Amino acid sequence: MFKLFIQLTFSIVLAVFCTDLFAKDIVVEIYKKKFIPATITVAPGDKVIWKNIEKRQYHNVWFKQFYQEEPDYLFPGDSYEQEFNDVGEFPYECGPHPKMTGVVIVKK
Ligand SMILES: [Cu+2]
Repeated sequence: MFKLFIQLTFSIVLAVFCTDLFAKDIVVEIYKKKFIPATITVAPGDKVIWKNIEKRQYHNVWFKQFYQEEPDYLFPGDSYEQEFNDVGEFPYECGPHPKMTGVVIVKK
């Protein structure tokens, strides 16, 4: 019983460690009213960071399937991050500029 406990604990620690080890940060730049790149493919556990590198234009990153209300604006120099743990396709857009769209594809 004790041995099983040790094995289980070890497996969990290993799993958490490995997830951390392989989880990546992926940067999407927001520039000239575009998400660059607009389509990204990530693995579960990865974190996506959107950075507004415009000179003066604000934007936001709005996942309508997650949030009913429009999120806060990202002013130049601001960033927004979101971790993705579920497999799927997650489209988003910019609230002030609905033609600015992107999609995060999460697959194993
Ligand atoms: Cu925008």
